[in-house]
Amino acid sequence: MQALLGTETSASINLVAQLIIIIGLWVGFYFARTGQIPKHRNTQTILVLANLLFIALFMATSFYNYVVSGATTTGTVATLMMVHGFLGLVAQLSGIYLILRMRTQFIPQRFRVRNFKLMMRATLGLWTVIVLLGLGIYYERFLTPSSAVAEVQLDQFKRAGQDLVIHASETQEALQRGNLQTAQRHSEHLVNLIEGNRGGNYGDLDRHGTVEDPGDGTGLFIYLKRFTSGSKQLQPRAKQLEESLKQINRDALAIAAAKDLAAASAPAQRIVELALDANNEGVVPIEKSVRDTGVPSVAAQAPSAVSGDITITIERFRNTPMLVRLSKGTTVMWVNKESPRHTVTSDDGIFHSGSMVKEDTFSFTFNQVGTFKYYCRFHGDKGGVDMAGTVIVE
Ligand SMILES: [Cu+2]
Repeated sequence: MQALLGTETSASINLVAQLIIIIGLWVGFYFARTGQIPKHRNTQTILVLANLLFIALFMATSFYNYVVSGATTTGTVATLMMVHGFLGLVAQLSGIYLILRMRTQFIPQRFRVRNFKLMMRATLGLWTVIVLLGLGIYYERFLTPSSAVAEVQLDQFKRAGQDLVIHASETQEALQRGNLQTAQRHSEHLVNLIEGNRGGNYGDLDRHGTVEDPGDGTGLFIYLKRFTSGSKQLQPRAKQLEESLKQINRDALAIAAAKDLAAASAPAQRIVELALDANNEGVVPIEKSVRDTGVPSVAAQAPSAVSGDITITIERFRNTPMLVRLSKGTTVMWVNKESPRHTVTSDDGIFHSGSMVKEDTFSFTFNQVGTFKYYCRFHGDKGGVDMAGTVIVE
C-alpha cells in the first residue's frame, strides 16, 4: 500500500483509521457498561479485525521499510516504532483472544482467563496508549516544525523590505536637500540590498572606500526566489515584486553613477513610491503568506550557490545541506556517516544509490539545469517527505 499511495498518504489514511478504531472501541466499552452486550460484542469484533487489516496493509510495511530495510534501531522514530510495534502486537493478540473467548468455545478451559473483564479493560487501556504512540510517530515523521534557520531568513527578508523604503526615502530627501553624495550612498545601500553579494553591481558604488549593505548580504532577489519558487500561488506577486525591485535597482544605479544633481533627479522621482509598493504589496504579503503556510524548510535553508564539487553528509536521518544550488557539471558526493542504511533516490528515477551502509558514498554529476528532488527509500518519500533533499542546478 505504501508503494502504491506513498509513505505520507498511507500514514495519513492509517492515522484517521486508527482514530476511528480507538473511538469505536471506547463506544463499544460504553455498550458493555450499559448492558448492551450483543452490540458490544459486534463492535469490538469488527474493530479488532479491521485493525488486523490495517496492520497488514500499512503498519507492517511501514515498520519493515523503516526499521528492517533501513537497519534503523536508533533515533526517535525508530524507537517509537519498535515500542509501538511490540505493544501493538500484544494488544492485537489480546484482542483476538478476547473475541474468540466472547464468541466461541475455541479457547480450551485451562487457557481461559479468570478475570475476563479486567483483561478487556487492560487491553482497551493499552490500545489507547498505543494510538498515542502512533500519533507521536506521525508527528515526528511528517509534522515536526521546520527549522529555526528558515524563520531567521524570513525575518531577514522582511527587514530588507523595510530597509528598502528607508533608503529610498533617504536617497530622495538627500537629493531634495541638494546633497548628491549622501543620495549616492543610499543608492549603494539599495543596490546591495536588492542584488546581494552575488549580484553583478554589488559593491562600493559611491566610491567612498567601504561597501555598505544594510542587509545580510543575501539580497532580496535571492530571498524572493527562495521563498516563492515552490509556490504557484505566490508567483504573480513574486513576479510583480521582482519587476519593482529591478526598477528600483536601475534607478539606484543611475543615481549612483550620476555626475550631478540634475542627472540624479530623474531616476529618483519614483523611487520612494516604488519602494513603498515593493514592500507593502510584495515583501509584506509574501512574508505573511510563507509564514502562514509553514516555513518551507527545504527552500529556506538554501545556501548560496557553490562552485566546485561538493559533499552532502547523511547523518541523523538528514542530508546536510538539504538543499544545494550548483552550476551545471558539478559532481555531488553523498556519504552515509551513520549505521542506519540510507538511499539517495531521485524522485524522477534519474539516479539511485542503492542501499548505503556506513561510510558508503554515492556520486552523481549534474549535467542538466533543473531542480532535482531526491529521497531515502527507507526513511522518506518523493515530494520531499521526511528524509529527502533537493539539488538545484543553475
Ligand atoms: Cu534513510
